[in-house]
Amino acid sequence: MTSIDLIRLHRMALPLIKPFRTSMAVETHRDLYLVEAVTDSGISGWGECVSMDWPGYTHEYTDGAWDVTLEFLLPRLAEVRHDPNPEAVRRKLEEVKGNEMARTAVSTAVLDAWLREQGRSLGDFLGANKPAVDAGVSVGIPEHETIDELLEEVSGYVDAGYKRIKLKIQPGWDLEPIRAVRASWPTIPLQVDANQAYERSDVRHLQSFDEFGMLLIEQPLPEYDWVGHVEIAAACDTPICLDESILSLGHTEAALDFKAADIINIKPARVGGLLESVDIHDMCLERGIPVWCGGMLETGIGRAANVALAAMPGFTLPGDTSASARYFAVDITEPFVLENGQLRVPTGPGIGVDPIPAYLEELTSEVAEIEFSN
Ligand code: OSB
Ligand code: MG
Repeated sequence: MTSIDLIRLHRMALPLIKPFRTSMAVETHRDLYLVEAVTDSGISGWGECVSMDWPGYTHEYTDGAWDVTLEFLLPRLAEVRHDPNPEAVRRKLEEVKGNEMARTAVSTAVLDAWLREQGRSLGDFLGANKPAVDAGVSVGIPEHETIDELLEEVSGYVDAGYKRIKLKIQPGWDLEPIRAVRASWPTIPLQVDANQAYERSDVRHLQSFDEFGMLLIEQPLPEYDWVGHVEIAAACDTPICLDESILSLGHTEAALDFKAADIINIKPARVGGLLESVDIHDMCLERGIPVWCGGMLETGIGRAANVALAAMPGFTLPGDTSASARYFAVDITEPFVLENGQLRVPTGPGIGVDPIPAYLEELTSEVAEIEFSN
């Protein structure tokens, strides 16, 4: 039986090929850490903490996630480390409220190690039924907010083969860019993401997006505004998708019961892990609600898990699962590449990819090593 003997946290900041600007922030680097879970037979499993360096997307941020991991998560993991089956690890880590991204990084590393010990792939464990998944791409607000910059960037993605375009929007950067992209690519699947930038009183304005025939509007209102999302979902023909509001299966059930969402964005790290993601997927599949896999500008480690998840049957819309080259000049793993607009689901044991040792060493700025003694 596998036991987890050692955890290492590897902190690094990966430069993005270009700044990623949203209604909430401009990201120039991915400030992250990888969790390495080492078994008694010396096999390493990997997870990525996808929080940003400040609490602008959710409450989590990388220094805080690192701290909560050392202070609260690893002591709990120690209690189940001699039989680290995924459900037991999940329940134990759930004693810590919130901190979904921190929990996901630990539970995914342990799950990866546990699967590698069995020689079983994550895709197989999750019930993935596709060898590859359609790739969408999330397009930030251009630096100078000009339509020319935007069309140039989008045209690069369309030429590369991306199957769906998502535009980041905010008040003052919405109708004009949406209209311009729609005019240039009349049939491409198109959606927008506001990252909570609108208010309930913007309902008529959001309704005016209906003429563009988009797949969805993602998270128009603040995370907590269930009633506002109900009003907007009722008023707009364009489906409403929730991202930041959905932090668990319970949040999903509430959103669907209230009719606050027509579509759910599942990000494993935002909902507290892959098992919670599967539960959300299953509930949505049963209720006929489409889901898609969101992204957090992950390295190949986080991306591998997302791609396996996105290969489950209910993921019927293309995800923010883009190729490594959309984010990084050099990824920490072998790069994920676009093939006919798709990313291949890794088939090796566990998440199926590893950090390249030389890159890991070169990029890592700090390591914390915890050897269990119980
Ligand atoms: O709202 O989906 C979001 C990135 C960081 C934080 C929040 C979001 C995003 C993205 C990028 O949209 C998706 C990706 O390509 O990883
Ligand atoms: Mg979003």
